[in-house]
Amino acid sequence: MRKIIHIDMDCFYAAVEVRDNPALRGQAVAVGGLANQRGVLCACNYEARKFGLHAAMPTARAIVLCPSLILLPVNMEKYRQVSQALHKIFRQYTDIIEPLSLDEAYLDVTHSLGRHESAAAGCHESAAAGCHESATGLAQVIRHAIQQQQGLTASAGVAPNKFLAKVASDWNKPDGQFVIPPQKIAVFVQSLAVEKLPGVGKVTASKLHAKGIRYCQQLQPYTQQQLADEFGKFGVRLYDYCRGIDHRDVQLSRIRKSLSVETTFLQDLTQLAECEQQLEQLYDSLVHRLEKHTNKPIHKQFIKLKFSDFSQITRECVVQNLSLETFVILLRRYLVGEHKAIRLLGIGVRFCEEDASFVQQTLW
Ligand code: DCP
Ligand code: CA
Ligand code: CA
Repeated sequence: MRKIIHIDMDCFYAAVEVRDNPALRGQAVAVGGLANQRGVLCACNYEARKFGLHAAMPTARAIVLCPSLILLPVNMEKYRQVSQALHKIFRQYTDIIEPLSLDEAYLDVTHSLGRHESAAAGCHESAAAGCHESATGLAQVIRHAIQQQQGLTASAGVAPNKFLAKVASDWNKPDGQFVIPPQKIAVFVQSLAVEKLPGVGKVTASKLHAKGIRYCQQLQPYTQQQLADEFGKFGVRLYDYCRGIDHRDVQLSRIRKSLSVETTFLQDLTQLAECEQQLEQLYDSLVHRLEKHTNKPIHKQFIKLKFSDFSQITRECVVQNLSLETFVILLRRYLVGEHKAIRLLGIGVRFCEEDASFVQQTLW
């Protein structure tokens, strides 16, 4: 049985701004674009939410609803730094971290429990001592560390899988946590709205609603086949999700699997010679980016072509070393006998999969 914690910061951008200017405490605060520039809110604190304000609301409307609103500009660099600091805290408790955005991550703590010594070594909080027996305790410890070290509140969900952990982190927001232990899953999902299932957006939700299905309990009588007929591959997932089953792993950040560059031409190209000339320029910038980004071993080279009719192809081949010649060969092999004009040309490389040294290139 896995133990997954989902952490989500409360009113993230707004909370960071209030932390950095305590005079704002207790006032309605939002972060976003200016009303006269057709700006929208990115985040607002709970005081502002009392007036009905929410993310993505046009700022002009927000000011009408809440004339006392204090509007602050977005400071991405600052939020990114906070995000990195949060990540550092997480890494004291587990190496298996999947960031979803700047303020949100899954932590697989299955193997972090019962590790008193390493926990004490990695943790500065006295409250942490002895709390590693349960995932619930660990979630508390992590939230406490965030509060102490960053002056911000986080909410957490604890469950045996990602989907339930994410739903749970929303349950006692703000500054709270909620645990869904294995034996409570069946009852919990019965009354869970289908919109809460991963991958169920507006389209799927309205399809389900049209059938009178609003809660997982009403979805459960359908067979896997029936759901697959209606929703394709996703139907099979739905079958699991509505029972609280989710086998998705916590992915160790986003491992970079490929790197590519491309150009869309002002005018479509019709001559092979023109394409080859463009290829040389692209090659230079690819090499440049490779130097900057990675020294991982390369497994494949590929080209991508988009034609005047917007159809698109990619062609690749296995290589030992990167070379311009290989791109030229790929291009010629495909373009000889092709009469469509070319709208976009791209080239790239795929890296050896087994190389995991790049694991921590992340959003954080
Ligand atoms: N964000 C944004 N535009 C949106 C939604 C969010 O720029 N439409 C940014 C600002 C948020 C941050 O992402 O602070 C995190 O988004 P959340 O959806 O997690 O919302 P908050 O953290 O602001 O609030 P909550 O306490 O509900 O999680
Ligand atoms: Ca949040
Ligand atoms: Ca979030």
